[in-house]
This record gives sequence, structure tokens and C-alpha cells, in this order.
Amino acid sequence: MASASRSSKTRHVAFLSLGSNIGDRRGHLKTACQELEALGVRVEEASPCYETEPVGFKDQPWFLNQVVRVSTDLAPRELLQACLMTEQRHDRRRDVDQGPRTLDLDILLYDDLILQDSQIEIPHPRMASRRFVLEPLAALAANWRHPVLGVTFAALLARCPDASQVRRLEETG
Ligand code: PH2
Ligand code: MG
Ligand code: MG
Repeated sequence: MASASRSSKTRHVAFLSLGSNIGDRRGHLKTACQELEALGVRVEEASPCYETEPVGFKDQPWFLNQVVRVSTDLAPRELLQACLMTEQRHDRRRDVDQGPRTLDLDILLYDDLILQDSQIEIPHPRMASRRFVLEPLAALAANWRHPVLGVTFAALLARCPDASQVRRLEETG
């Protein structure tokens, strides 16, 4: 048996949401992916980038948003730490709730896990109601299902009541 070469660790699939509306937005998203890789989070597939109207706190610049599918050996809380460390590298401030940020990295999904405590909530509690999340997520995983709602992301997008603008950008190399 070829078991000697097999890793004892379990590989997990997660989807992360990336957002930026300060400075070099595209640069923040791009370097975040490289930094995550260095922390043991392999970016397997990235959605296009979308220019998106701010949701919630309106008086701020438009965002660039993107979703990536990653694979990792990290446990959910370790993945959260990797996201927070990466945000810190981009000098992320938390002065205004839902306000402008150089980089926001949110765990949307982690396998089919449902997890909620004071620090972490998976699936992300607002993902099903945000067009700036569902549009890029459906570009990667239209037929995957939300683990709690049991509905595909294509269907959630089709019925999403969020009328805020989400504009797909052309890919640039
Ligand atoms: N993030 C928020 C609040 N509002 N709006 C857009 N368009 N994109 C975001 O990433 C975003 C937002 C808080 O995380
Ligand atoms: Mg967020
Ligand atoms: Mg966040």
C-alpha cells in the first residue's frame, strides 16, 4: 500500500470573501492571496473581481469584492487566525463598523461545517443576503448548496433581495 506517502492530515475546502475599498484595491486582494498561501491556505480558484456599491454603511467608496476557493489543513479557528493576520499585514483598522477597509477577509464556508461561537460563525451569517458575496460565489460554485439553507448559490443569487450594484470587471493578467 502506498500509505507511507499519504498525509495524515485532512484537507479541507473553504470559500473566503475578500473585500477592499481603500488604496490599491486590486493590489490588496492579489497580495492577500499570496500571503494566505504562505500561511498554508492554497488558493485553488478565484472568481472575477466585482466593483460593488457599499452595503450597510453607505458613505464610503465602492469596494472590490472577490471570492476564492481554498484548500487547507488548518482548522476553522486557525484559518480565521490566518485571515486576521493577513488583514493586519494590510494595516486593517476597525474604527468604523462596516466602514472603509484596506482588506476584509471573511470565511464564508468550511466544508459542510456549521459552527457558531463568540468568535466565529460558519457559514457566514450574512452571506445569503449579500449580492456582493453571492455573485462571485455563484461564479465559482453555482451548484453547491448552503449547508444550513440547503439551497444552491445560484438559487440564492436569483432570489437575493439585495438591490445594490455589483459590476463584474474584465480580467487583467
Ligand atoms: N463589507 C462590509 C459592509 N459593506 N459592501 C460592499 N459592497 N462590499 C463589502 O465587502 C462590504 C460592504 C462589511 O464587511
Ligand atoms: Mg465582511
Ligand atoms: Mg470581516
